[in-house]
Amino acid sequence: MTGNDIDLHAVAERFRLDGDVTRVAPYGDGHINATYLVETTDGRAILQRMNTTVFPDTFHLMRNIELVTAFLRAQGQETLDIIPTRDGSTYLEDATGAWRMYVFIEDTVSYNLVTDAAVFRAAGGAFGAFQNQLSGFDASQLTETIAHFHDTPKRFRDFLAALDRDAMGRAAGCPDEIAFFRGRDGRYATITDGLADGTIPLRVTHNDTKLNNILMDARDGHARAIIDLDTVMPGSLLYDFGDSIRFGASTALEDERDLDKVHFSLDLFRSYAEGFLGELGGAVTAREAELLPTGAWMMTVECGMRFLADHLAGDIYFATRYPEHNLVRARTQIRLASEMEEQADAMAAVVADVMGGKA
Ligand code: ADP
Ligand code: GN1
Ligand code: MG
Repeated sequence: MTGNDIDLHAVAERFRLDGDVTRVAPYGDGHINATYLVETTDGRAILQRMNTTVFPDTFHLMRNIELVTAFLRAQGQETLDIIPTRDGSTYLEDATGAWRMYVFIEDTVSYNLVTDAAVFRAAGGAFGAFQNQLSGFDASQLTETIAHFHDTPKRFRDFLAALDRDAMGRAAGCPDEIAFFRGRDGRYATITDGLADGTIPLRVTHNDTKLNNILMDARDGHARAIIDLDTVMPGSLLYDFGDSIRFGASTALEDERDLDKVHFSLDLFRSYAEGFLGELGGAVTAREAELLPTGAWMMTVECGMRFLADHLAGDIYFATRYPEHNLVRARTQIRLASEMEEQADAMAAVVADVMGGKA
């Protein structure tokens, strides 16, 4: 059933809302779930048709979110607030799909592009604080919602499999992009190896720390809530740091077509590091600190190969608006990763400088 066939009003009315539903309209820029803004005579809510291809185990996905949000709320942290169905469940599932509803977090903004270094510093602080707040969370309570989510060697193997199948006959159109990822095989296991041999600590991490997954206060810009908690799982702090840098320390949007506009910003890298490490301070191990630039590079190449694999497979994973969309996204990631390679020493110097004040 496609989104167009679904009576969204009827779906929304099955949740415990005050007031009558007056409007339901697509909302936000997420690539995974179908998100709608619900307006009622009494206020607003977020309705999501969850992506059950990406997250097949809805029960445990929602259980994770209940546990994590309860843990954050108990520490006074504003967080996602589930609106239950009229029969008291955290989600509903029927022929139209799996649905959940959240309280709309009012008076906030989220960004697809950093407009001001202070915004990115605040984002770093918020993800650092999130890491701190979850440091006491018992990871064994969490279900791994997507196995091997940031297993970059596995992502590379998946990319090679998509290339091998070349389901859409698109490989011939992107030889340079394919060569970029092939040419770096052998560098993809640094973080997974470190987690496996214990030189990098396993933590509870967000794993999808792009800037539009933080809501900032519309009045004073402070970070209010971290959202999109679907991928909170055991992972590395390097994933959370790295994915934020991948998305936010860029001078252009993730899907900018004009690569002349796309640059890695060392200044924004510093701003985020100041915010993130300012919150985490001595909780970051020496090995993690040393690998922060690698984390940024790794998340960028990993996301790039995921976009390219999806382009080759026919755009079956990420939401796209036009046929080349995933290829355009892969190209921005390649540009950013290339510039990070050129600036690796400068990135390390920034980390050392910022850590100098925190250790
Ligand atoms: P996806 O997994 O597809 O990225 P998200 O959960 O990130 O979906 O939601 C998509 C967008 O919807 C977010 O980037 C944000 O702009 C908006 N959004 C989601 N939840 C809320 C909420 N509780 N209050 C306000 N806006 C929200
Ligand atoms: C997806 O759900 P969203 O849009 O916040 C993806 C991330 C990618 C990101 C790229 C569950 O994030 O891993 O880094 O797109 N989420 C999932 O923009 O795959
Ligand atoms: Mg999101």
